[in-house]
Amino acid sequence: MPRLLLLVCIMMASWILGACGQAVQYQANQANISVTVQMANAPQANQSQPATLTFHKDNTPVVVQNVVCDTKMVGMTMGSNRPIADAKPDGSHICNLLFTMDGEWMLVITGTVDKQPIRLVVPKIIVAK
Ligand SMILES: [Cu+2]
Repeated sequence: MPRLLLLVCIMMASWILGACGQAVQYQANQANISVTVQMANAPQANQSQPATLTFHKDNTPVVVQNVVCDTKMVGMTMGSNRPIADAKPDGSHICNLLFTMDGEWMLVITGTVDKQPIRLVVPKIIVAK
């Protein structure tokens, strides 16, 4: 019987670790501009989270400038946290996100395409404790 209990504990531990180490992807679009946001791990409170942003216009890669990632908590005003994205040579951008509390967040991505402002909202990011 204790052996079975141990087995159950090992299974639960590996399930929890597996869930934490899982990559997640979000998508948002505004008119013909779309963004894919990729994170190496499911978002957790107070852990810096590098997110890779890939932009497309009419399904082809597009250059976006002045990219800023604004994290907002749904239904609550939290401290300001607007990381500026790093542009990569391949055209993608990296934002180091920080969710300062567990719960529901949204990500507001702003930038410019051909000097026109864009604003893309990823509405539902669930952050674990
Ligand atoms: Cu909060």
